[in-house]
Amino acid sequence: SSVATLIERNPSFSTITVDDIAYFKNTLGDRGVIQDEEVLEAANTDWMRKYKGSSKLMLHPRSTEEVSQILEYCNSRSLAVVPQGGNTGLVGGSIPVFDEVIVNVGSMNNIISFDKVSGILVCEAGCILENLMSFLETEGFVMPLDLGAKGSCQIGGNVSTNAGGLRLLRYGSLHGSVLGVEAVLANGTVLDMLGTLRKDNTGYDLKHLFIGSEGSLGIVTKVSILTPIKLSSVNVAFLACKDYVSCQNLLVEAKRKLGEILSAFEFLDVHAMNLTLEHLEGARNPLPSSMHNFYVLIETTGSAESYDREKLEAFLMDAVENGLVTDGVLAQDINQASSFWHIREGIPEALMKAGAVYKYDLSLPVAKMYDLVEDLRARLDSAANVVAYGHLGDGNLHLNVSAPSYSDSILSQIEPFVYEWTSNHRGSISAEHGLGLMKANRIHFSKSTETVQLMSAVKKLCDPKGILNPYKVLPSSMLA
Ligand code: FAD
Ligand code: 2HG
Ligand code: ZN
Repeated sequence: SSVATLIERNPSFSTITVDDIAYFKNTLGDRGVIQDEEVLEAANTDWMRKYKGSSKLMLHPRSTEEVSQILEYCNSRSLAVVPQGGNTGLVGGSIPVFDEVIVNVGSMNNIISFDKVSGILVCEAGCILENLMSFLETEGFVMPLDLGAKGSCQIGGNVSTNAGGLRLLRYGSLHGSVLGVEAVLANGTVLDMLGTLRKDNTGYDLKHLFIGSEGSLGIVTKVSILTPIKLSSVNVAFLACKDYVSCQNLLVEAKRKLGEILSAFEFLDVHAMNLTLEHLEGARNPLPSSMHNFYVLIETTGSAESYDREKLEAFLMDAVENGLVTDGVLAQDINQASSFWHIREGIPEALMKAGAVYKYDLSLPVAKMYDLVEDLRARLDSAANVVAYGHLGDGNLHLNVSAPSYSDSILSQIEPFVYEWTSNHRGSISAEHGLGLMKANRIHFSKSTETVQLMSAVKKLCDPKGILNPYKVLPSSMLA
């Protein structure tokens, strides 16, 4: 790939031999050793089909013990490893850059325990998010995170990316809801930090290192997570705003007037809407009578049906009266609600179908956020379609540039402009997707030199030979 041509393969890594294959087959059985070309083709390619590696081997361990044996062996042989979950990551972190061994814990997908009093779920890292949601549904609970990739992403991948998603506004980040982690270090050491306690101040809380470290410090094998009770009354409204200032004011009003029942506040601009209507299967405009500049999806979740509905209706009435909202519809049933969510969750897929896409995932002060979108649109003029959407309630902008094909001239218009702009406003160049391969060398736009140095020291401590997810997260100058 074009990215790999810019990076040199670390010559200290070995290449796989027949003896290595024999060791893995002996340890994992034939089933756990995948060399099939078609399967590897998919595992070497990321979700966007933008990054491509050339691994010849994928391993499917079935237990923590097997993960430990794999890593101990790879470390001793200096074989580089890329941990892979559902391969839905959006920064090129989940695919090999060269011939790294792919380790996927997808076969480790058991639920270990669920405490119905506390709502604490303990499970293996390969559980698919949607399967955990279905399991909890039958128990009367919900996962504290939800995202469009739920059908394929694994909880281990979610924890490793510290995925945010659509309900972070309500339930907070995984740094709050993940209570424990079991992880295997590069040399095979198993770290049992699988606590199930809300409170535990016995020294450094090292599990946090594994939340959001994108497979660079260890392989997450088990997770313990605090899950909220499922509440019976959910309402979804799809609204239109004439300008960005109205979206902002609407957010403030929603927090003030919906308070404890607000569970999502998402926005998309008209460019994101048009692109989605054009490219996403089954997408219908919830407000078809005319086009608007901005759309907002608001969800409430509470325990009292008539009270919640009244609250939301009063809020909407006020918003229309004072001009914040120019049009809107309140879902009348679950099908209509999911058709609203389909639009919002389907934007990444629509972008993929529309052609080449440059993705930026930024945290910015809400008041400044859309200025960047307009500045970039002016810079690119008609060369590409700039679409903006995201988790407005969390200050997280998904800025995407869609073009018929990748081109250096478009890229040079966007970068480093977007990163500099974000850095100048003390924003984050990765709000929720991580750095991966895409932004490893851009880390300094959001972190100080001293901080990156400490990160690098932690990396060396956990993975002295640098075999875990090489070329990712940290700048190449620090990985050599
Ligand atoms: P992968 O993509 O396989 O891997 C991601 C990273 O985690 C890689 O660096 C990999 O090495 C590492 N990793 C995976 N498993 C492990 C493990 N067991 N141990 C150690 N490291 C591991 N993200 C959000 O934050 N919010 C969203 O709303 C959101 N929506 C999305 C919607 C769509 C349609 C798609 C395609 C992606 C979306 N994402 C979103 C991106 C997001 O990061 C992931 O989808 C998800 O968290 C990754 O999980 P995964 O199992 O697919 O991991
Ligand atoms: C979302 O919120 C995901 O839909 C993907 O985080 C964002 O495609 C993107 O830029
Ligand atoms: Zn997102």
